[in-house]
Amino acid sequence: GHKGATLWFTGLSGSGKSTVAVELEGRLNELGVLSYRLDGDNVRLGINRNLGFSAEDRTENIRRIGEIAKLFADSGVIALSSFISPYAADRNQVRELHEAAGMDFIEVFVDCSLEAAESRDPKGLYKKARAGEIKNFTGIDDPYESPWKPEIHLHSDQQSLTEEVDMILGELRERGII
Ligand code: GGZ
Repeated sequence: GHKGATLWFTGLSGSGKSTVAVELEGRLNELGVLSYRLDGDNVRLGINRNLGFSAEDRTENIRRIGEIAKLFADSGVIALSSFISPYAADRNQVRELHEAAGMDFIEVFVDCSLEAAESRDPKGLYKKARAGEIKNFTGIDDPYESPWKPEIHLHSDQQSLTEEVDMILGELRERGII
């Protein structure tokens, strides 16, 4: 059997949060473990379509996603949440929300140098940010606060995807979640 939990991926744009979440989802599927991915495509375009990238809006974005992840976790599903979530205080609020309800919250720091993330630049957003066409871009002219004590610390510019996913699966097994 398995129990619900929230895996909270945090890191720069282009760090690989979604890539890891997609691969993990596939591995969990093979194990018969139900998971659900929350990301910009199904949250920022839907329930959070009224939010932008000011500090206030990012905080509200993360607050709502935290509540949604908690509902999935409470239903027995493993919520895989992939958002930059640049502010430590916002992430800690989501952690407290889960812990107060006795639910597992696992912060996964997808650590990647700005140089590596920027060289990937899959959507050309860093280029636009450097050109001043996008303001308040995380890592360029907006902050990213690294987690102090993430449960899992990945180095996506040095590790393979398989290694990263194996690390997470190991942690889930150790905690008796899967
Ligand atoms: C950072 C931005 C911005 C700004 C648009 N800053 O690579 P992407 O495209 O797919 O990931 C980024 C995504 C970040 O949204 P989040 O909801 O994860 O951010 S937060 O947790 O801070 O609320 C990027 C795109 O949206 N994007 N403008 N100014 N990323």
